[in-house]
Amino acid sequence: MKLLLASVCAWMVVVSSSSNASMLLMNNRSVLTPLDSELGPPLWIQWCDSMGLAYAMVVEMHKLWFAYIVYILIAILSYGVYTKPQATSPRNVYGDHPTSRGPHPQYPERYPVSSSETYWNQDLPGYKPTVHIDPIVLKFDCTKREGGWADPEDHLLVDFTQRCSYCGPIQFDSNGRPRNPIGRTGMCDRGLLGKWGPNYAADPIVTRYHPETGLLQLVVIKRVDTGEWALPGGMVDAGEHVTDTVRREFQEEAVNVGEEHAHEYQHMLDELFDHRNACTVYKGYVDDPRNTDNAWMETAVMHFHCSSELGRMIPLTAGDDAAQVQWLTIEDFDSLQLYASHAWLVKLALDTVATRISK
Ligand code: RP5
Repeated sequence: MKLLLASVCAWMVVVSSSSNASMLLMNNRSVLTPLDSELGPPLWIQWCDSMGLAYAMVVEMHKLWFAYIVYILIAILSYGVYTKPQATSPRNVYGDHPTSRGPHPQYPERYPVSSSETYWNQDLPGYKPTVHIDPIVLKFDCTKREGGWADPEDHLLVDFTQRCSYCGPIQFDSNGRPRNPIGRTGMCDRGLLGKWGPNYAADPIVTRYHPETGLLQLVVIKRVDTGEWALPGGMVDAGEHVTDTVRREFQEEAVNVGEEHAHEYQHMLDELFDHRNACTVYKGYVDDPRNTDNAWMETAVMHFHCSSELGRMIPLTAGDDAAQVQWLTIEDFDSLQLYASHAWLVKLALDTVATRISK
């Protein structure tokens, strides 16, 4: 795609400048000496003339510079949009969010919703989403428990003017509950998610080249809830900046060396999570199996690449809600199977940052 756009631009520049040059040559014929005029111009000028005519025709056909300027602007704009490291339209990215319509080990069965039935703007008479809220969410209701991480049971008590979504303005259903920006999921209320509407997470993608094989690897943890390999991310705490969340979650889930040893590894984590080593690759919806019609996951994904020394030394030890941790070799993206949309996020990150992590 980039190549195509670049070649279109290059073609236009070449054609325009060449036609200028040949026009110049044509005009310059008026300064040929009388002798030159009798003999006719030299061959190279004749060749340039005919090329000039061809170019002039092309230029004429395209209505000169105005068309070129429009083309160049379109090419530059599409190039900018294509390379922008974020997904602003979740529908484009997640399509019909299959994982959010699928099973979760702690959820009852969802009301079946086919791909074409996800759209809110299409009537679905008889749509009866399964109502589900996990007791743990009610237990950690912030209006009933100090330090609770969940919204009150009654969504009308939530001030949604203070809540933003990476997916744009939050839409509401006829009962005033936030509505999933992608579409129907077959389940309403909050399931296991604490917040009505967007629930914010942050995910670090930590990569290295294997010290011996030189193959690209990334840190993944095995989730306790679904048993799937995933990025070592987690929920953003109230008032926390995502750059702190990615480091905290990485430390809790992947470098759980215990408090007594933590200080020994601080300098490594300082180096790894140095803002000069950070690259934000995505902010938006996650196709998470816990999503419902009224509560969904959104994440900010940051990529960090380890120097070869750091990559060798970081002590991976699983902790918190991670059962295992490992450096996973990325052999090919098609076979990469990770929790929610993490495989897609890894691909996006590595496409975006490929040049930063060349060996
Ligand atoms: C995913 O859930 C996010 O991408 C993040 O990795 C994770 C956060 O949830 P917990 O791991 O805290 O359950 O949607």
